[in-house]
Amino acid sequence: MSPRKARYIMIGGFLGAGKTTAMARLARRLTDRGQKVGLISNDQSSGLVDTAILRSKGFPVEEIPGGCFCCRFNSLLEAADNLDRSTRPDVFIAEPVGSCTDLIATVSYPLRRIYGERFEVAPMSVLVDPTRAARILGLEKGPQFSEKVIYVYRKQLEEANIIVVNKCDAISPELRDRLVAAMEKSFPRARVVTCSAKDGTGLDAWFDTIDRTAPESGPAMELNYDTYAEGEALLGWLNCTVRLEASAPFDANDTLLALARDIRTRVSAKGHEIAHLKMTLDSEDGTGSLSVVSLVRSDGEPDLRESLLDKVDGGALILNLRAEADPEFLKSAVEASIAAMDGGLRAKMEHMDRFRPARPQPIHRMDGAAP
Ligand SMILES: Nc1nc2c(ncn2[C@@H]2O[C@H](COP(=O)(O)OP(=O)(O)OP(=O)(O)O)[C@@H](O)[C@H]2O)c(=O)[nH]1
Ligand SMILES: [Mg+2]
Repeated sequence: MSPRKARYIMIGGFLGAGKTTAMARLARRLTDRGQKVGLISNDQSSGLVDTAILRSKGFPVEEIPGGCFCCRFNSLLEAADNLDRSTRPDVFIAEPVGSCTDLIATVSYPLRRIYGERFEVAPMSVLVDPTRAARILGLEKGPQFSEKVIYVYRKQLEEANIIVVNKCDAISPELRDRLVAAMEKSFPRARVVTCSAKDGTGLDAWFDTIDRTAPESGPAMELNYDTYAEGEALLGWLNCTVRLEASAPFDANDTLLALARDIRTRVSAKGHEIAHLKMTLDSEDGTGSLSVVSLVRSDGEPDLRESLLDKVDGGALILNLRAEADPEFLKSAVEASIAAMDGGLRAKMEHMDRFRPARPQPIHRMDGAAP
C-alpha cells in the first residue's frame, strides 16, 4: 500500500438527524470532483436500511454491525481495509450509530495517534434535526425523550467540532436563526452551520467548513459512562427483514407509508417517542431501485424519501425502528402492523433482532490527539 493518506470524515448526530442523506450528498460531490469514496455504515445490529440506501446509489459501502465504532474499533479498520482492496478511497465517510457519543476520544484520537500515517482525520460534524433540537433546547414544545436520552443527545453536541442544523427547508428562517443562536450559546466550542441535505442548500458551505477547520486536539470530553449507558439502553432497537408477496401488483410506496402510520399509531398510543423508523422495499427487479420511507418522531409524518415508479408483485422489506420503548413492545407493535397490512399481501418474517444497546465499552479512549 502506498503511503498516501486517505481522509476520514465522520458525520455524527442523533438518530434521524439526516446523516445518511448528508453522507450520500458528500459522497456524490467528492465523486463528481474525481475523488474515490468509501462509505462506512454502522449499527448495533445487522440488516441495515442505511447500507441498502447507500448501495442503491452505487457507492461502495462497508457495514459494521453489532456495536458502535468505539466498541468495534478493529472492525472499523477492517472495513477501511476492505474498501481499500475494492476501491482505494481517497476519502472515507463514516456514519456512527445515532445514539453514540464520545467519538472524538474513542475514534478520532485513536485513528490520529495509532494510524496517523494512514488517515488524515477531519473535524467531526454533528447533525441535528431542527424540530428535535428545538424541543431539547427548550425553544419549542412537543413529545420528548426522557432525561438520560437527552443527556446523550447533548453530549453529542458538546463534542461536535461543527454543529450542522439540517432540514432547514422544513422550518421557518426565524426558527433556524433562533436555533443557531441557541446552539452557539450552549455549545460555544463548535462552529454552527445550517443546511438542507435534502435540497442541497448550505452543503457547500458546510463541506468547505470541514475542509478549513483544523481537527481539535484538546482533552477528551467529560462523560459519565453510567448515565450514557443508561440513556442509550432506554432506546429499544428493532431490525427485521420481511418477504412480501401479493397476488396482484401493489404500490410499494403507499404500502410503506401506511405501515409507517400504523406503527406510529401503535407506538405513540403508549406514549413512546420514536427516534427513527426507516424502511426500504426492494422489488428485486434488477434495477436496484428502492422505495424508502422514514419517520423521525412520534408526532411526525412519514417521509417517502425514495419511490418506486412501478407497482410490484412482492419484494424484501427491511425495517429498522429505534424508539424509547421496550424492544418486546416494539416487536409486538411491528408484528401487529405487518399483520394488519391490507391489499392481499402475504408477509413472511425472515429475520428479526430486537434489544437495548449494551453498555458502550470503547477499545481505546484517548485524552488528546498527541501522544
Ligand atoms: N426535510 C428534510 N428532510 C431531511 C433532510 N435530511 C434528511 N431528511 C430526512 O430525515 C429522515 C432521516 O434521514 P437519514 O439520513 O436517514 O437520517 P440518519 O441521521 O442517517 O438516521 P439514523 O441512521 O437512523 O440515525 C429522512 O426522512 C430524510 O429524508 C433535509 O435536509 N430536509
Ligand atoms: Mg443513517
